[in-house]
Amino acid sequence: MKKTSKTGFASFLLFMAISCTKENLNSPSNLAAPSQLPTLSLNPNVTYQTSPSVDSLYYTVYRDVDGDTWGNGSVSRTIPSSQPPPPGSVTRKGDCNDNNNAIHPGAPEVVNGVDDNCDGDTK
Ligand SMILES: [Ca+2]
Ligand SMILES: [Ca+2]
Ligand SMILES: [Ca+2]
Repeated sequence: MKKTSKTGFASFLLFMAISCTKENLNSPSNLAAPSQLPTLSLNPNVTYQTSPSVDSLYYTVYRDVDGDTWGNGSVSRTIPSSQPPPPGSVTRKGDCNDNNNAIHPGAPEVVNGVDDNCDGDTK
């Protein structure tokens, strides 16, 4: 039964090796304190990609002067994803008159000669 004892010794060595490795991994000195770990805040409205790209690191905001939550598409800024939109800016564009909060996409069209809902038509 020499073979069995050799196998037993090999198993013992393997067990010791695994035990030592596990001890090292579980040693508290090798673990970062929770406060040292980076925190991630994910925006549920954003689709994240698994590999980093410029698109996932930054997003575009548009200036909203009149506060109707629709931005002026011709005045934009690129913001790091980790930061919220700056005051006076929004993430959607399409306001054809950013000085009047009654004029924006989806607003009721009034027969007044003005494009109230930004669809390019005045009626
Ligand atoms: Ca606006
Ligand atoms: Ca507006
Ligand atoms: Ca219109």
